[in-house]
Amino acid sequence: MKRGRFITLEGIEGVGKSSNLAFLHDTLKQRGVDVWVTREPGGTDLGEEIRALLLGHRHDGMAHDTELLLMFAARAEHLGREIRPRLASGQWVLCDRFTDATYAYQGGGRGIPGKRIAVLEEWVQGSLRPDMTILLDAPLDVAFGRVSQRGAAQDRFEKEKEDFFTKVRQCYLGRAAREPSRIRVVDAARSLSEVQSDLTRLMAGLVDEVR
Ligand code: Z5A
Repeated sequence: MKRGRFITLEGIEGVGKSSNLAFLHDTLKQRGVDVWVTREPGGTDLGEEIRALLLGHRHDGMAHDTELLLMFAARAEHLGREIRPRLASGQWVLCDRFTDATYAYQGGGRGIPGKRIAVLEEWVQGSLRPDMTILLDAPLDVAFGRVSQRGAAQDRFEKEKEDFFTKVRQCYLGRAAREPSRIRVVDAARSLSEVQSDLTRLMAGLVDEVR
C-alpha cells in the first residue's frame, strides 16, 4: 500500500485558506483521490479543545512557551490519532496549517528561536514532513482588507499588531525561499479564479507523480 500524500495550506489570515481548502478537496476528489481535510490547531476532540484555549481570550497573557507547547501537544494528538494512520492506509491528508505556521507565528511573530521549535518538531514528528505546502501569499493590506469585510470577532492572534504579521509573512517567505521544492508560493492577491488555476496545476502534478 502506497503511503498517502500530506498537503498543507499556509499563509497569514485573509489570504484565502478556508476558501481554497474546499476547492483543493474537490479538485483531488475529481481526480479520484481519497482525501481527508483537517486543520491545526485542532483535528481531534482534544486538539479542538486546545484550539479553543489558544484562540480564545481567557488566557490573553499566555507565555510564549506555553503557546508553543500547546501547539505541539495538539499536533502530537493529531498525528498519532489521525494523520499517521490515514497516511499509512493510503489516504491523502489536506491540512489547514501545520508546523510552518509554528515557525511563522511562534518563531517569526513571537520571537522564539527556530532551533527550539526544531527540537519539538523532531520530537513530535520524527521525519514526517508535508509532501507539499502551499503558501498563499498576499500583502497585509490585501489580506486584512478581505478579513475586515467579514466583520467577525477577532481571536487572540488576529488581535496582534501589523508588525507581528509582517514578521509572520517574512518568516513564511524565508522558509519558502529555502525549501522551494516543498513550499510552493501562490500569489493570493489575484482573483480567486487565477489562484485556483495555479492550485489545479499543483494538484495535477502531485497526482501524476504517484500514478
Ligand atoms: N497558529 C499558530 O500560531 N501556530 C500554529 O502552529 C498553528 C496556528 C497551526 C488559526 O487560525 C490561528 O492559529 C492562526 C495562526 C495560529 N491565527 N491567525 N491569524 P485559522 O487558520 O483557523 O484562521 P485564520 O488564519 O485567521 O484564517 P482566516 O481568517 O479564516 O483566513 P483565510 O482562511 O486565509 O481566508 P478566507 O476566510 O478564505 O478568506 C477571507 C475573505 O476573503 C473571504 O471573504 C473570501 O471570500 C475572500 N477571498 C479569499 N480569496 C480571495 C481572492 N483571491 N480574491 C478576493 N477575495 C478573496
